[in-house]
Amino acid sequence: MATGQLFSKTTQALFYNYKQLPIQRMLDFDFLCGRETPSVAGIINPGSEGFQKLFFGQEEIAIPVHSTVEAACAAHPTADVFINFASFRSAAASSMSALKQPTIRVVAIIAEGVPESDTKQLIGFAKANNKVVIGPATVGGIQAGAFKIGDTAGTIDNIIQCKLLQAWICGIRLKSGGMSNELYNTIARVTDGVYEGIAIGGDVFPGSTLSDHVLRFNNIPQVKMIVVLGELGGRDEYSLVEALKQGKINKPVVAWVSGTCATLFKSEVQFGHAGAKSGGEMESAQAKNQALRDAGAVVPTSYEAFEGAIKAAFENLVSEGKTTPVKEITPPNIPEDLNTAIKSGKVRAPTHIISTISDDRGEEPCYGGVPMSSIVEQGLCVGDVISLLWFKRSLPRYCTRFIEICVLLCADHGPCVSGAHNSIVTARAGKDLVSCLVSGLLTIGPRFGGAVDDAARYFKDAYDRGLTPYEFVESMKKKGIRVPGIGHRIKRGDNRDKRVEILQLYARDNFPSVKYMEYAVQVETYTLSKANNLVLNVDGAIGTLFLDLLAGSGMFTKPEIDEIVEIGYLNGLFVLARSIGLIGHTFDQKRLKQPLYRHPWEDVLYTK
Ligand code: Q5B
Repeated sequence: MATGQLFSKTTQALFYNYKQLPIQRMLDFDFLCGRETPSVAGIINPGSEGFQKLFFGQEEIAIPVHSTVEAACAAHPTADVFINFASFRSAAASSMSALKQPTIRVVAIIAEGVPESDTKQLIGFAKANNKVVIGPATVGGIQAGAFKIGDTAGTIDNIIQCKLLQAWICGIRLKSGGMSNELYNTIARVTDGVYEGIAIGGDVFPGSTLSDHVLRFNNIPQVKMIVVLGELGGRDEYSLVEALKQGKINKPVVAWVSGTCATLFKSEVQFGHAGAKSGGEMESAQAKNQALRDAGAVVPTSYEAFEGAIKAAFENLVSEGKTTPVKEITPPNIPEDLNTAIKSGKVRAPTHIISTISDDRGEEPCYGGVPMSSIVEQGLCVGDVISLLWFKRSLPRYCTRFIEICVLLCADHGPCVSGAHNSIVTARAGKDLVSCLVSGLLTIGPRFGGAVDDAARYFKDAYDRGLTPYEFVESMKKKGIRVPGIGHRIKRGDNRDKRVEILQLYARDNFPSVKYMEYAVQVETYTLSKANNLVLNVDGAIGTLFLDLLAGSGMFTKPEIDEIVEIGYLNGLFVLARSIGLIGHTFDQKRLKQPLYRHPWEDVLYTK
């Protein structure tokens, strides 16, 4: 790299804290400049590792992500710029880690509000080790056509308009990142454009000073003139005054110190930057402008005249033959990001998912169009939420209460049933809650708890076709199918399932019609005449009573009822309810610190 150069077309950076937009802007700039390698070699995202996908032109590339500064530097020894997007809380520590790495030469600190004592330590360390700090509180900097830091120079359109894709002639140094776009624009309008621009940041103690960069620009052959935009507050500009007086700068310097309006205020004014506060006469914009003028810089009489002064200095260079215009390049086309194009209405894209039950895009999530706050204010319960999310309507209270009773009654049935047993064995194998829950849930099926839908299907079909209980049960027997909802391992004709009785009692008292339930009772009477264990079980009771709810509530059309039965909503009630018990059994086993379960040999029939 030539003397004074901070960056080149092969400079690579490590980017601290994953910020998609500024990194993508750097890569877009690289592509437009015709760089062969992306300027971001790696990302440091504390605590995570892997890759981040970003675009380099039209292609997607995977940029490695490292969890520490040390690991990133070891993996990318040629990346010598560290771009620090850490918050003000962690910017100093991470910057110091970077400065301590032998491979890092330049550190740019974007955060505002870094404690001054921390910045001073960084400056001291950087100076002692011949490293450069840009910032804190900076947007960064740019070398036209070669390398840019983060968000510097803004959008691609602005970069193209400001002629920043090629190296031109002007070195600029300014305090304010916000003013950098303005100045790149101004310079592009009246000269061939910027060679390098650095925003040193608005803090009282910048990591590198105005004269550091101006002296550097003076040594870069491609830089033919230097533009400086300072601001009131601090004495940084006087180091440039000294350098000019000592004849250390032999290129035209056009300068302006902003903040001349401060004298119009009666009391001291703090402008946007921490350092932009006149601490006395010497630090006023007027005094600094005069000192620069006296030292030989071109200083206009107002900011409005700044552009004209830059133009005149450039035209002098041209007439003296010290610079020859560079041929402008036509940049390649960067495809627009899909999200941006959609937002601007230029393209449309098909969605990949359709959803009709809930929406969390607004101020608060809605279930079936009902905001959560309203659900709470109205005192709605689980049954109402199920009715909104499963059935997409607000069912009457007697229906939602029925749903809640189903959930209450099916929450658990002791440790010996299939689901609880599986959860218990899984918990004792040391597995996590979700694994224990899922292993229990996986037993729910046609024999255990998952017969609700089939009970609804077969009983509805039989009742709607007008089959007698005898015809229904015998036709099932002929097909070799056990009647879903009938039969139990422990319940008998003389030891009925209490849950079934409770549900039937509730329905008789509250439902407008219980025709399917009465039919199920008749079927049970017939099956009990065959065998004492063939009771109407809880699956059969819920399946048939839900048919009554659907048909009798007047809230569903016939095709809607057919669809609910066909899709099979009703096993969901058992799954939901029994999850409560399975979770309970899992906690119970863990609380009791039960060891690994092993089934006893004596309980297995070993045979050939
Ligand atoms: N037989 C439930 O059978 C069970 C018959 C039948 C015609 C039937 C059985 C069955 C349908 C599925 C169903 C839900 C497997 C049950 C639940 C939740 C639970 C569980 C808990 C909880 C029980 C003896 C004789 C044989 C069979 C005949 C049996 N069922 N005939 N239709 N439905 N039902 N499941 O006791 O002539 O001797 O060959 O599949 O509704 O899961 O608490 O435990 O909350 O956790 O093993 O309540 O009924 O009877 O197989 O020895 O059969 O009866 O054909 O006749 P068992 P088996 P045969 S509620």
